[in-house]
Amino acid sequence: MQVIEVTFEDIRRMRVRGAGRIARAAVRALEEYGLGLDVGKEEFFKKMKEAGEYLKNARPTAVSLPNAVNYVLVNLEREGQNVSQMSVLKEVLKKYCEGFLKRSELAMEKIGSIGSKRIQSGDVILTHCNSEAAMSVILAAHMQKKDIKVFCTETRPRRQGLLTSSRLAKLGVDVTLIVDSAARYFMNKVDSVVIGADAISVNGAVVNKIGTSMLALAAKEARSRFMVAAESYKISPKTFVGELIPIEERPKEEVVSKEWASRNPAVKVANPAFDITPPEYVDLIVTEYGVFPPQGILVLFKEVYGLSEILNQ
Ligand code: RI2
Repeated sequence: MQVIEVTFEDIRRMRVRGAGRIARAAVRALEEYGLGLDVGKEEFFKKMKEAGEYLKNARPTAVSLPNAVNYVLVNLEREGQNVSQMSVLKEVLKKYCEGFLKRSELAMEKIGSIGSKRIQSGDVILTHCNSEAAMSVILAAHMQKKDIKVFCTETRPRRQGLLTSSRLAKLGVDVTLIVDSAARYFMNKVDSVVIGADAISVNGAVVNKIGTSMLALAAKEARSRFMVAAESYKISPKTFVGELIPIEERPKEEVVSKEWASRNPAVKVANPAFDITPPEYVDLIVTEYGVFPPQGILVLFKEVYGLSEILNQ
């Protein structure tokens, strides 16, 4: 169980972050764990299920994590049922883990090529946090030699905007780092806000890093386009049956130091990691299957999960 526990802690403590990366880390851990198990078939299924359930609890909001784990476990159980040899069962596990990882990589490429078609030469882009999918769109536009300028918000409290701006600059993109509260000041110059997603609900609402919904408000006012780049496994099937996506509350030490907190015991500190942007503020959602308006995400929902699976959630 060691690889599962280590991966759980890496995800929980955000040593591995980004909704896509945590999904892939969980799948890699399941693969390594399963291939190393020396037990009979029944025990194998039981242990894999336990490990998957455990990993799913590492962070509550990014639905890519349970979706990835379920993809592996559901397929393993379905195809593995008629398999008697453990070596063959492990091959089945490997096939679905590697399949997910490949699909995830491919999705990123496709999102870049599809999303970058919506970026014109001369565009000014604003991005928030450190999203692989959003970066894929921006970098594809840059590789196509489109002349773009990018504003990166700092993204308090963990300042992932520093990672994004540093990477973009290293790859030759014209990039400016701004504090989060400067977003409206610059928004009139921005053609497109390009962000990622931790989860997308059935009504097209987008859950992403805290501050995203304020950017969406400012973008709507300034008539800037609001583009969400997300793999299809960011869609939350549970929202189809009315469940809400939980918003992770992170430790207050991410916002203030322990010393400051102990000197100011009467100050409560709230640190929600994500917020929800309603579909009215989203212009398009770019996935590996194509571009969808938020109101049309239901079509992709059915394509990806199938109606019967959704109804069994
Ligand atoms: P990709 C991140 O969450 C950010 O909110 C980012 O926008 C989102 O995941 C999607 O990222 P966190 O793990 O999957 O930093 O596109 O809390 O990389």
